[in-house]
Amino acid sequence: MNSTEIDTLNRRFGIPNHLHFSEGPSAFVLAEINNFHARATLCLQGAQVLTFQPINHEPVLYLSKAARYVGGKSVRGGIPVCWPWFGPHATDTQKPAHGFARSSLWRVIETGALNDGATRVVLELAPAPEHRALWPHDTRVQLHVSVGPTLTVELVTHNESAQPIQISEALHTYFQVSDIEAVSVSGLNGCTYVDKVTGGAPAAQQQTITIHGETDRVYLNTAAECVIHDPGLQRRIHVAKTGSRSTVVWNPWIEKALKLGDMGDDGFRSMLCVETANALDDSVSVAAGKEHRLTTIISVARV
Ligand code: TA6
Repeated sequence: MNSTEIDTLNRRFGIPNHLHFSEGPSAFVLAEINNFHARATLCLQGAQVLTFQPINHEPVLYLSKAARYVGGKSVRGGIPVCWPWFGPHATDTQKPAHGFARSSLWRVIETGALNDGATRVVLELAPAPEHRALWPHDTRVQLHVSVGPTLTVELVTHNESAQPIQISEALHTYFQVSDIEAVSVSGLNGCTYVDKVTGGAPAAQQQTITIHGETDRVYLNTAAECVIHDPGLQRRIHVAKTGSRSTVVWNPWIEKALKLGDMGDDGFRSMLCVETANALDDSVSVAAGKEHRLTTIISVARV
């Protein structure tokens, strides 16, 4: 997008003292939010929230220092949108992992300054010819973002076709932590999870989660709010959700992080993904003409 197009975006959707569009790395178009409560950055590529920092707090989301800004690729960190499938495609490994929403250019359809001082941005990915080979359904998807003391991100799937569609999805949130071995996650005790590292049979989470190696678990059939306890940053991060029956907990650890190539040497130590999802058995059927909403609500508290 050139400077004239960005000027047009600011004329149509910019909001003084709330929201400004600018050109980021590799000519990515960024929506920069700075209001009374918090600062945040989104990029139109992939409708990806990159940063969120409430006033008087440290950054809540992890954004890799070695992140690459490449057209058609998601950026390592923030909240990549995994849609209309999560993980590898169920039948065709040639199709992109985590779907095509995170690698597509979305458009701004609405912005607003809310009465409580929060800032709202709505992005949309409409059905397009270039996606038909990957996804032959008339499906419109929107991302509704509200930035205030709390970050609310809602992924809305509109099934505009005459048949039901089956989707899996995730708001693949990377959280900033003081040190991965110093944090724990509560809220999933007793939940059944599929361990993608061991590939073993589903297991039950016995207690609070701690991370001491590569961890890649899909917790199923849970609507629970999770809390990341981070004594190093003297804070708790609350991850509440609606419209989601799965929570994914992921840290690549050393070898996998080095293979990814965009997390630097020790980036894995500063991040933990707690993802609001509908994956595996929790995939969602959206009836013809109906919509489905997946929402993550992120807040931070000092301890
Ligand atoms: O959500 C965890 C996961 O599915 C991991 O298996 C790993 O693949 C991660 O997502 C990141 O995937 P990406 O394609 O963004 O490198």
